[in-house]
Amino acid sequence: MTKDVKNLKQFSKSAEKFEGANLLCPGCAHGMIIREVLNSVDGHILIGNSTGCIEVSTAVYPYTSWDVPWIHIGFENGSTAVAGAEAMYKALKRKGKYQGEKPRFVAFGGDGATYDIGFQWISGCFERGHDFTYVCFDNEVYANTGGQRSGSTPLGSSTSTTPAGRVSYGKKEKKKDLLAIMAAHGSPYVAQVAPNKWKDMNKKIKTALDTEGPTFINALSACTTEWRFDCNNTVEMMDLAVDSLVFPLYEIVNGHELRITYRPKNIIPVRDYLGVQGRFKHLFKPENEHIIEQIQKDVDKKWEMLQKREEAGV
Ligand SMILES: Cc1ncc(C[n+]2csc(CCOP(=O)(O)OP(=O)(O)O)c2C)c(N)n1
Ligand code: SF4
Repeated sequence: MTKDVKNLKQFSKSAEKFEGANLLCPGCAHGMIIREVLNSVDGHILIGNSTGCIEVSTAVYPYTSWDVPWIHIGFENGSTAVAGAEAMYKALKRKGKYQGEKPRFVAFGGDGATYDIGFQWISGCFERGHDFTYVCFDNEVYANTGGQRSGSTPLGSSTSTTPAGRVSYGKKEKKKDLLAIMAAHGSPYVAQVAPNKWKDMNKKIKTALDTEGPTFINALSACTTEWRFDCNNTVEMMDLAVDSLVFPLYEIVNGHELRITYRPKNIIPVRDYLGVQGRFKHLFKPENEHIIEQIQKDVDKKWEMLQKREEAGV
């Protein structure tokens, strides 16, 4: 059974399935996302977790932060582990060997594990139609191994493999539109969420978990270490991301019906978002200002496209 989180008081008093003690950096949004996902479920849940910051920070033998069945598997195949468990559940049920409540099957992975290295496995699971939800912790970088660029890293970001300097303004390529790709698999439900917009997130997580078939959630996860901002500003950072529309919140049902779920009252310029993060600091040099303009153009174009698709119902 999934559940509504009505207010933050109730949220803070929810039975914890993810313990307070972990080794995530102070201010890491990964922990917020885990809590918001686990707090959306009352009954059984089974997690498959790819390697990355979440895994190395929450399961250091002999300790664990998890009070739910949790499988850590290779960097690339959290999706396959969960799909295997889901197939086993179906087989046992068919043979009358399992009478209990149906568990929710969830895979967690970072953007490196999801956009790049695990993509083939995720795509296979979606094509085969496993009944599970994949949640990507999108911090736009391979954080656990020192901040290499991923397919999710935005244009102009300085990373350890796209360092900004005298001859480079940072990453030259744009972020992959993974939500569109997952929707194109014919998934019954895909959505983008940000943990600072927790009501919107709770609703989308519930929908994803309650929808039969493979569903996908892309969760914004501000990384204090690699984005380079003070660790007490995590929520503000994600507020700026959604209010500048750099990270728009929307969902796509049955592969095509697009709905925007959050419209900022005051849309802020992207430079207000970029300016508070070390990874974009170099863009404010006169020779790189054109990249900020390019990012603003891309954001405006995407927002226009989302609104048109919503209006047209396609
Ligand atoms: C096949 C394989 N390649 C590379 C690695 C090394 N590795 C472990 S974690 C990681 C980065 C994880 O990045 P991401 O998935 O974005 O998660 P984050 O750490 O940012 O949360 C890498 C490259 C590995 N364990 N296995
Ligand atoms: S490096 Fe980033 S994603 Fe990893 S634990 Fe620290 S803040 Fe979180």
